[in-house]
Amino acid sequence: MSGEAEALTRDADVAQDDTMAAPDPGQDGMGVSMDRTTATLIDRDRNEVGMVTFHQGPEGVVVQIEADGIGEGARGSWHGAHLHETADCSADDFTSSGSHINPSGNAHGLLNADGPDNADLPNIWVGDDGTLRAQAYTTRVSLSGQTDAPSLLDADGSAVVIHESPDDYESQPIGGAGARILCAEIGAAQ
Ligand SMILES: [Cu+2]
Repeated sequence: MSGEAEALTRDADVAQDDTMAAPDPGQDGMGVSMDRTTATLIDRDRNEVGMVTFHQGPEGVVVQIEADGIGEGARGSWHGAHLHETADCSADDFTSSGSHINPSGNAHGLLNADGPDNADLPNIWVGDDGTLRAQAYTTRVSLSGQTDAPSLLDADGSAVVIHESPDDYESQPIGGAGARILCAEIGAAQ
């Protein structure tokens, strides 16, 4: 009897080891990359100044924005940051990126009683040395339909737009954030 019990224990150990040694689809990076994408941030002179990284979580998306060498006029101040409809930063003033993503039909503004819209993100700060480091989190979009929020990687992609002024989180349609100074195409057509 004790020999049988020992054998069962040994089998259980072997089974556990097999489980642990089995290939994990997430460990080669493929599982991760499906839920992650990056976009290159450009300024109005079309210099590549930084990178935006999106990570899909179970309920929302973490957005990381990093840039350097942002022009003097934008330094030492807050700037509105939004998700616009189309992966198209081709126009000099970035208006080619379209309006805010907003199938919800909500009013614009994180602090608007009838908001926020799907595009809304918190303001970002550009330092006196022209560097930008920011992270934000939103449940109002998804990367590609992982939640029921609209997809950034839809047929025409989308864009991150940084504006010249801060978003007041309330006024329509863009919180008084003014002109578009930085733009990144998300999932641009190749
Ligand atoms: Cu905007």
